[in-house]
Amino acid sequence: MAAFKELVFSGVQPTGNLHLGNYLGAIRRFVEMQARDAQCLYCVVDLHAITVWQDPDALRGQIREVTAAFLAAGIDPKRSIVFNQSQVPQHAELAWIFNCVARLGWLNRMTQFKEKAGKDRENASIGLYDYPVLMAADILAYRATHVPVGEDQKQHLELTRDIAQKFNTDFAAAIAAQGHEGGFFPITEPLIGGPAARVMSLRDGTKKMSKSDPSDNSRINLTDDADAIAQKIRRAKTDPEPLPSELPGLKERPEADNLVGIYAALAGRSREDVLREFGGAQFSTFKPALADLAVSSLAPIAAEMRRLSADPGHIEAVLADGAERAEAIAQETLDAVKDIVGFVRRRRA
Ligand code: AQP
Repeated sequence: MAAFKELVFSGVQPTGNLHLGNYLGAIRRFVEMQARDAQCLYCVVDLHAITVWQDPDALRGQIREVTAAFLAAGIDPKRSIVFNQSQVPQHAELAWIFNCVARLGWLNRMTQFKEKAGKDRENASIGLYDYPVLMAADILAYRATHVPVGEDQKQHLELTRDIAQKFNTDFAAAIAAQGHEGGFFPITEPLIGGPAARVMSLRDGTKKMSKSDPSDNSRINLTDDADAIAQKIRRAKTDPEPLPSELPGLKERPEADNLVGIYAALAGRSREDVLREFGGAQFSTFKPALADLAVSSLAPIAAEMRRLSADPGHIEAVLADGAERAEAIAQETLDAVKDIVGFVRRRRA
């Protein structure tokens, strides 16, 4: 692998209904990361997807759709490594070793598990509970230094850092004996930020925009056409006040704050700057401007996704090439980890 200053890893679950939050909070930032001196790996995390039951035929389609979204948004599969998680078995293998490093108490604090398992906790899959450990393995199999994610993943990233730290401490002597200076795993930096780190539902400004929200009007899907986007923005919940001219005026107005944040992110501007332009305007003026901006930003991506989806052979070739390149890096990590923990491993010719 060429020597890069940074190694960037991130993933998206193929669980259907890719939305504006996934795009602004994650995928668009993956594209931006390609400009840095970094090897970027972008993964369709299908092992994570099955922590909640997925229809097998639908899952196959969703894996191709997320890959198409990556490419349509501007991820270059030659420059970056694009692959699906289940093609690189080292993720699951490293997750097992991390299961023996992570503590039960750490996982018991994960709020996403509590939210997703809900009241029926006894009936949740063990995979859903263990999700953050697999996520740590995804990241650390490549010893990634940076992970661009939405704000909802902050706690999971903290767990990844805790696992890396504990592994480095538990095996400090073996790590030093193997010649790795300053610990084996990096303490990965989460890259969370900007006006769209947490895009909220269009129907309720206190709830995250989410794939699994039963109301399709709560989110803008990446595959929505211009009419659907404009209609969802027109119907988005708001309050009767005009937009304020300054940021503090958005306090206690979650829906207004969300729409201004979406506009800012799509336009590549700050919230303050958007308010300088639209301060005093009614939503009847702001919403059409937002709809035009959303349509002009998303329509080319949707069109390219449609074009790419018509050629599943091409998508699968991209994934196969990415898996091969990813596996070469992950296997190096696994070999070193096996030496560090004391396994007798098969020597390769
Ligand atoms: N609303 C959001 N705003 C900003 N970023 C978001 N992300 C998700 N929702 C928002 C970011 O998108 C990346 C991929 O997310 P994921 O598909 O792996 O996981 P998720 O958080 O489970 O997605 P959803 O849409 O919220 O699905 P459900 O409904 O199943 O909970 C991540 O970087 C995530 O932060």
